[in-house]
Amino acid sequence: MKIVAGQHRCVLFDVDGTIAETEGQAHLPAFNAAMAEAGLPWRWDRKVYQRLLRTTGGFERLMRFAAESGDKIDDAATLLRQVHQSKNRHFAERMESGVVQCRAGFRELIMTLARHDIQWGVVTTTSRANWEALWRYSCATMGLPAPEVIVCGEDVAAKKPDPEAYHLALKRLGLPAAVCCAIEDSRNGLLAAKGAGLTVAIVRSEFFAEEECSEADLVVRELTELVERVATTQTAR
Ligand code: XBP
Ligand code: MG
Repeated sequence: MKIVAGQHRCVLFDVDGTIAETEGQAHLPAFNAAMAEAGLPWRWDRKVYQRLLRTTGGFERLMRFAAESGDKIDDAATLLRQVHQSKNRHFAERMESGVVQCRAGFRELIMTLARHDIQWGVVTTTSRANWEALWRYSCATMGLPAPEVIVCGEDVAAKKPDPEAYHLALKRLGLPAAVCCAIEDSRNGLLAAKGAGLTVAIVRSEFFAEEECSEADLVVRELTELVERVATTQTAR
């Protein structure tokens, strides 16, 4: 798989795990802080969180854990909406503190795409506020060009692995799947992008290092490996 100038018009990036290791560095501690603040006895370690990540969407993840726990909570949806909002506030605070950096090669990849006149976009199931915090404190500070399209969790009725977010991004771009490709780290993301007809590269991340991804067109350890795959002509796979 190559990303070819003149053939590819836009590269669509997943956010959590792909642009930065936000799950372990920010979402997980933020969930634990929010659950403690709400007086809930739940605390998630990395092993539990890895399993819970199979459910995309932070609110949906909380609802699933509540159902699994068997704990009786009056009006769980209302309480967990508040916990989710508080989690996102903690997330933003962590971003502002500067503890989360973009992954190795991200800046170089975006700059290389720009030099080849290839746009980039964001297709994520995270909340828009989380993307904006990551952009403001970790991406924009690197002097990157802004993404051409941004699709977040609030923009879709069905989150990944449903392809809706990718369909919407393509619609907003006015481009067919054939001239775009996606970079994802999870199986849910891979299935969503494939469902929209995209070529997909998987970049391995902390929580999805062993994830089954046989449908992927390319699997790399780091984004740096994708930089050398941006080319002016399609020579080899
Ligand atoms: C990201 C997610 C999100 C984040 C939390 O998936 O599943 O739920 O974990 O974000 P992807 P919110 O990397 O495929 O976009 O709490 O804002 O939902
Ligand atoms: Mg991801």
